[in-house]
Amino acid sequence: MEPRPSDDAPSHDALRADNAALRRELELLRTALERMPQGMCAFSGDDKLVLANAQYRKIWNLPAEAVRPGTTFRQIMNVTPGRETPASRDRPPPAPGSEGTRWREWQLDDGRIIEVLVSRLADGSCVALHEDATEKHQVQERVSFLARHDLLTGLPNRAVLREELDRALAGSRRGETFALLCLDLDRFKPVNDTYGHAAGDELLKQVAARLRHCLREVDVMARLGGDEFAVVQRGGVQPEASTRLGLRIVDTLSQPFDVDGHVVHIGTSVGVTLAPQDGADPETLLRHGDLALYRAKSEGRGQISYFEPAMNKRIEARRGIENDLREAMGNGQLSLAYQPRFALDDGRIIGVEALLRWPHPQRGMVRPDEFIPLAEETGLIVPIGRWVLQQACRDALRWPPHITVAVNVSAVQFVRSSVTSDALQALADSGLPARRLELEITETSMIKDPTVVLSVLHGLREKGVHIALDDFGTGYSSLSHLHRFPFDHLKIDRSFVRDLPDRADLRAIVRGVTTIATGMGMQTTAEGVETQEQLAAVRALGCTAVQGFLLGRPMPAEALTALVVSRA
Ligand code: G
Ligand code: G
Ligand code: MN
Repeated sequence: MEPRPSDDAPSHDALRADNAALRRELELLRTALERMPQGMCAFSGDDKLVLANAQYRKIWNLPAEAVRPGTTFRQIMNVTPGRETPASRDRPPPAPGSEGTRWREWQLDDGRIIEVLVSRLADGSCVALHEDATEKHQVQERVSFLARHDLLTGLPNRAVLREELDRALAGSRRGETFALLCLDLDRFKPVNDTYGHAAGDELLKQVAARLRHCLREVDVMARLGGDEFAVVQRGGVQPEASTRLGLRIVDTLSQPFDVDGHVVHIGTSVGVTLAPQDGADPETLLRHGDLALYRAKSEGRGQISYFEPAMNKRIEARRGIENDLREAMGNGQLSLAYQPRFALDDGRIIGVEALLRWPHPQRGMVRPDEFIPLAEETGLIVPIGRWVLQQACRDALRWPPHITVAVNVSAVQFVRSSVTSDALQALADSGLPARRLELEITETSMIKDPTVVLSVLHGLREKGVHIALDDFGTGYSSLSHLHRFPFDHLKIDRSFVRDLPDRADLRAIVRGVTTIATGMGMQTTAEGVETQEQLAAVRALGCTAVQGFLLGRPMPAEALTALVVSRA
């Protein structure tokens, strides 16, 4: 008789069934192991290979005999073609004997990056998952490249420049000096506007290429945005090295460019700041570089300027005036003076010119020459100009209907194109007829952006507003302006009038101008008439009107009203 199995021991059949289930499970695990995208291997507590899938061998490019069970970890490492990356080596390992997962990363000799997650168990054995992370890395690198570079030119961006400045400043603490050169292209905007943005982009790429050519290996160049670039120059004797580099840059960028078949001429201005003497942090250096650049641009283009501590003081002073001006504008502290203009035939007042006045509580009366340029740079001229138009139109209603009121407008008001709506609004709000408002523009503002200015002028003139060409004879003094726009009125600059009647050449010029202007139906006003002799001369030379201290200084609106009444 066969022995009966005891009740609590599994039957033979049950064992066989369990075995089959285990085998199936093993089979499934093996399939999973072979099909999973990662490589996998397991080592025993004494570091001998227990298990590995084919993917593991493939990822590491290992020979078949290297992955036989029983091979030691060290033996496998010996045939592994690559090394651990610094990022991986710098990670602190988990405490010895502790369980946990550790991330490691290897770069193989063929360039691929392998990431490994090693899980160590309590008994010392471990399981590792391996993944080819090359592509993931490339994407990451691309993303971090994009975050640190300018897309168009491929140059480092401002963030990278800051880091470079930090590095250079660290070096300067060991006694090295270096220079930061800030560049801003001259005449880039017209190219962009004339030939379109694609051409502008192309030009910027060519600029970057030429700049690269000027630099040495150790110099770092960045595009800060738009047409602004910067270079950190290390390892030369300063300031001589930055002067040489600056000159080379100015020279190479002043050579003509070929952009889509167009020959274009630009140029650059360069502001230089030296470290460590001009600044001990990137922000300060960049600010000082900008100040120097600002100076270079204002001294005429194609210049190099070095930062000087006095620039900071000037900027502070300017900022003080700017703040005050903003406040004065808000508090209604600005006022207008009016200077009468007289017809030469019958001596009547035919117009007045509104002149801005700023009585400053501490500085006294600030002259427009001092604050208008500032207001133009800061854009404050737009609200100020709007106020002048409003006030002048309102005041003009006090005077007889044949008297016009002239308002000076600056180029900025044209470019920002607020002058049309502001003038029409002032007329509508006051009820002053358009023909009584005259706008005085200078030749300089005609030059800047002639197409914009001319179309604005035409628009205003269609509404009946008169247009005068102011300061004629200064600056660009070209009679061609008279043909480009049908001015109503020409104001001959006082620099011509001052030396009359003695100078024959001036007499000839004024005579010529009045002849042409009168022939074209324009009034001509001689400005700055201070003496009886000048008055007689401009009358004899054919001017139709005069303005100047001799017959009337700029005065408050009330005083002008009194003058008008007394002469009536
Ligand atoms: O008087 P006088 O110092 O005011 O003027 C100095 C200069 O300031 C002149 O060239 C004159 O044209 C300019 N100016 C005076 N008032 C204004 C104004 O309201 N707007 C602009 N843009 N310029 C003005
Ligand atoms: O640039 P515009 O023409 O707008 O300048 C007008 C300026 O000319 C004002 O500053 C005004 O005070 C000044 N002005 C007006 N008449 C005379 C004058 O007879 N002599 C001098 N020197 N300046 C004058
Ligand atoms: Mn004027």
